[in-house]
Amino acid sequence: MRSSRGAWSLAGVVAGAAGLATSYVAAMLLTIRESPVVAVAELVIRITPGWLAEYLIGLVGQLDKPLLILGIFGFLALVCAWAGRLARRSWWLSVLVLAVLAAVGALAVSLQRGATATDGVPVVIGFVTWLAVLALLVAPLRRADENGHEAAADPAYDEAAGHARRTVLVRAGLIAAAAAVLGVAGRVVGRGRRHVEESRRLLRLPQVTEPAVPRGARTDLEGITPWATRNDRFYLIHTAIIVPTIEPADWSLRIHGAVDRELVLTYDDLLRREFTEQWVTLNCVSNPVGGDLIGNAWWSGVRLADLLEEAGVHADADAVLQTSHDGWTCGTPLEALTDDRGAMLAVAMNGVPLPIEHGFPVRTIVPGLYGYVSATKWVEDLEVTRFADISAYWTERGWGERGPVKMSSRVDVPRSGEQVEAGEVRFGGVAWAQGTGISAVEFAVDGGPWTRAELASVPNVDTWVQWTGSLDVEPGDHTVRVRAVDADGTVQDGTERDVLPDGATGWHTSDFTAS
Ligand SMILES: Nc1nc2c(c(=O)[nH]1)N[C@H]1C(S)=C(S)[C@@H](COP(=O)(O)O)O[C@H]1N2
Ligand SMILES: [Mo]
Repeated sequence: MRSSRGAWSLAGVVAGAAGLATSYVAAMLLTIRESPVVAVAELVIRITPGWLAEYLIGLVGQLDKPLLILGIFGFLALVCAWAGRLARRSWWLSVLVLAVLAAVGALAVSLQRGATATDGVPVVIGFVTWLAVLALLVAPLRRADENGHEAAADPAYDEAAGHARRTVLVRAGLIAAAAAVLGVAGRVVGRGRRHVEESRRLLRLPQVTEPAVPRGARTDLEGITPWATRNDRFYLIHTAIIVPTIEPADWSLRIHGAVDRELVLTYDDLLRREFTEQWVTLNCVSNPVGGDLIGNAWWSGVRLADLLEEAGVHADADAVLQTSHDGWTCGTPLEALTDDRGAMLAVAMNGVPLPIEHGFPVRTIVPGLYGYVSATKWVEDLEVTRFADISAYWTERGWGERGPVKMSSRVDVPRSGEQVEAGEVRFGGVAWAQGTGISAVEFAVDGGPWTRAELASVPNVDTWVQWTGSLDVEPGDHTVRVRAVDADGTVQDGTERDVLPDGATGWHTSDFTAS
């Protein structure tokens, strides 16, 4: 007698449960989404034809969604049991089955609105758990099987097989219990995080206005980066693995250090103050030439210059050390927070409360400085100080101290690798020189003469500007390059420099084919 089918099935089901539990906890911790199972349910709803959905809802009424989730769990249990039994014949076959399940989960997750790479992490964690637990559970069964082949007639074998089954049962019991505990823990954590999302959704910010793209800022060129970046398309950079979730009611900001009067502000204090709103393009210092770690949004908040004036900044201070809820720090030139560029404590992005991952409830926005020295998300502490006396997260790791954004420009159309029709080809992209403004953009094909591009209009000097132009192009492979000129007449630096230590330089190029 060999170890029973039941034990192999059980191994599959328990591995499945463990994987669902770890992916659930990961989803609760890392994202503000539900588990991947819910994403699959939503996908099923999306692809179910309307008539069928209506018929089913007619049958089960309000129970449609719970039943669907239950159905998915039931289906998963069956497939996992089958994968467990398959593992007896071939480990790789069962891996394949689980991989298909994980792929469906990953697909569902990636199709959610505003999905980012982080949303895929729970699926990967769940998949790895499946494999690890399945391997752990089937190992004793496999050993018993192997011994069984050699000694089928040996009565001692029955004892060994029984022993293997007991080992599997004990392990399976322990793992199932751990999965249950994880599931409950995930629920608790998830509730707290989702509560903050709920608070955010219910917030009304009367001083915040809707973003209205200024007249003439948008060109009609197809394929060009939208002038205004949607929140769910805005790049994300933070060191926190678990994004802080802070109730507005629990938030406060302390302004202290070299000041006459220390200030402590609550969220309500902030909302009672006069608001400022501005289009500002936010740049990451790690954005390579032509990269997309940049976005343009309508920010609303309270001017830092006013707050710092109220606090009474000492004359010898030249920096503000900002600290976030998650302990990230940056040193910002004091001048950039007190001059008239409009640095602010932002509470809204594109007309809605800051998305949690973009710093809810309050972050700093400073036009003209890279994010790593200025744009503290979940900001809670501002210490007025001197650069000589501080160090901060990225400057400790070799990045420049002050971080002014370098003038740059980018080709969006045609994209590298694109095929276009020969003849008159349209070109376009974006350019920025924060604090100064762009006066011209020039592009050149295959090392030919520089051609002046047309510039769209912009509301201020701190946003990017769209440029467009056209040129006759022969059939064949081509390269277009772009460079900007700022309002002072300075031509964009063409020297190719890497992002470290204080931002990349060089002219962006795009290779395309005309036919
Ligand atoms: N708390 C915190 N704030 C932070 C960071 C961080 O790691 N932690 N990264 C900074 C960097 S390097 C950039 S480029 C911007 C990015 O802001 P975004 O994620 O809203 O686009 O946030 C800045 N603020
Ligand atoms: Mo950054």
